[in-house]
Amino acid sequence: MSRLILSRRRLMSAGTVGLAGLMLEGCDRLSHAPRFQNAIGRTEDLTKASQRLLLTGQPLAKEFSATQISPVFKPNGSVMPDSDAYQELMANNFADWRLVVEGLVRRPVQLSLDQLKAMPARTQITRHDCVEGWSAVGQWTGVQLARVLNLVSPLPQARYVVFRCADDLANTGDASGLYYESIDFFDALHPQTILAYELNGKPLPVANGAPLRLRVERQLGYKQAKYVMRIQLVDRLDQLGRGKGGFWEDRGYAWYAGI
Ligand SMILES: Nc1nc2c(c(=O)[nH]1)N[C@H]1C(S)=C(S)[C@@H](COP(=O)(O)O)O[C@H]1N2
Ligand SMILES: [Mo]
Repeated sequence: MSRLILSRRRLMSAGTVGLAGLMLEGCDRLSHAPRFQNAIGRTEDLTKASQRLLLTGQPLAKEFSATQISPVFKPNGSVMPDSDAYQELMANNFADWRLVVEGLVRRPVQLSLDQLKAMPARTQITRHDCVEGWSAVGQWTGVQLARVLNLVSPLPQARYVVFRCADDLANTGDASGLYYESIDFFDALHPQTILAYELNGKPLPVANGAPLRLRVERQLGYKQAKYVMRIQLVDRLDQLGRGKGGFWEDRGYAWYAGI
């Protein structure tokens, strides 16, 4: 009881009354997600102020020092998308690649790698944990996803951010085998959630997801979508793929892979 009151006071003094109220109602982060989404949805725009409110009190994933970077960041899953379209983009050093951001947004955009690099960058050294039982520490540089979402003005009904990838991991030869992932706005607006174009100070290698991959640092490896071609804002996940919100989720993994 006294602990609750103390933390409520502490949070209130930080100017986060609404968030404190929500945090004290229960422990399950996911059960609060829809309420948060609606709260955001009511605002006209994802303004900086609403982002700050949403993010206040959210824990950061641990960041490491440069000496702790793994000598090799083991590539896993797809290491080279084999579609003609991807191969052509790669042959031209991704100069013709465009990130499409669309769906439940007011202003869909297409962004080149140079345009993404011209936006303010964030660099972070974090540990990647794969459910297959290996970890690696890497330094990622990219643009915060929140900044890209600000550009497109999400519509009030947008609840999830979906990442469509270039690789046909299931080897079906059609769109049904393409890798995809999804996150909610808690993770999408988190300051450590970035669209990374550099690994360890160098352009992102193809094996690790060139030209652009998601880093959503409080989640396990399979959420870190590589070869991101298209970002789609949606209000539900059950109409994508087999309905569970991601390539591995459709094959039995948990959608929430927070650590
Ligand atoms: N597009 C795409 N993204 C992906 C995968 C994949 O096969 N394709 N594998 C996932 C898994 S299980 C892990 S552990 C990490 C591996 O990232 P890495 O190749 O940089 O180590 O990417 C994730 N994102
Ligand atoms: Mo993984």
